[in-house]
Amino acid sequence: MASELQAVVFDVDGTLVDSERDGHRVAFNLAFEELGLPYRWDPEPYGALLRIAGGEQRLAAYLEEREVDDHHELARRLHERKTELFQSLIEEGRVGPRPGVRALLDELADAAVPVAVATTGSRAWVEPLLDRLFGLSRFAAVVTGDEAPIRKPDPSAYQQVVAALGLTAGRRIVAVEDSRNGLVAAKGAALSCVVVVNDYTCGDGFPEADVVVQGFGGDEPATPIHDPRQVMTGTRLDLAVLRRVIASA
Ligand code: XBP
Ligand code: MG
Repeated sequence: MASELQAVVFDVDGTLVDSERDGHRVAFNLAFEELGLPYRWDPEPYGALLRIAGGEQRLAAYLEEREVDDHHELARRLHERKTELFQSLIEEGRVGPRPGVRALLDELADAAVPVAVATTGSRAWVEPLLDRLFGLSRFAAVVTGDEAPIRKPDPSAYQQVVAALGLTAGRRIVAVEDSRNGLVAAKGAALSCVVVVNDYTCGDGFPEADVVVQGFGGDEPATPIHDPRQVMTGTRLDLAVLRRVIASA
């Protein structure tokens, strides 16, 4: 049907999972420590560092700013170790889903809407994390930073996932994102996009978003949205909101 939701494509970090402050950030700091480097990323300044998508790219930019010699090679080594450390955090159960995400995924499965993933994260941790928290088989396609090395806001991860789903890009495919980089990537691929803000992204502007909401429901407290101009149809993202997005597209 021309009005049907064709697929929902989820971002991972900050969207499906609450992974940045107590996950990636912790792993980056452990890697700095193990390599004998004096750097530490505290929770608040880490929010600004997140504007650079991709862990290795984030490290390289940070080291370059500090005029560290051979910053690309050091960023590569740090990121290799950070990835192993982050995998251990996942195995210890220290990275969890955002509250309400599992209920939404179940709602989509019951309605037979295909779901997929487009992330800038590395496949080495993305697949085990998705499998542990949600079951990998529920995702019809998973595109990671390994397949789409030019990170968001470039649209290539979304373009690849649309192709992997066997679909043509359009407004009946909805991307679910938490960040400005993700929103720009989804819109660059000509998809609809719902932004579900979190503590790190709630102060950003999302003028191109179809809808901005405060959470997925569950027991997650609603994150305040600082820009009053932002359109919001409710505080909770569910199947009804997704259907309203494509109906108004
Ligand atoms: C998230 C990222 C990721 C993680 C780290 O952005 O940029 O790089 O912070 O993962 P998005 P890696 O949610 O827009 O995909 O270290 O594996 O890159
Ligand atoms: Mg994200």
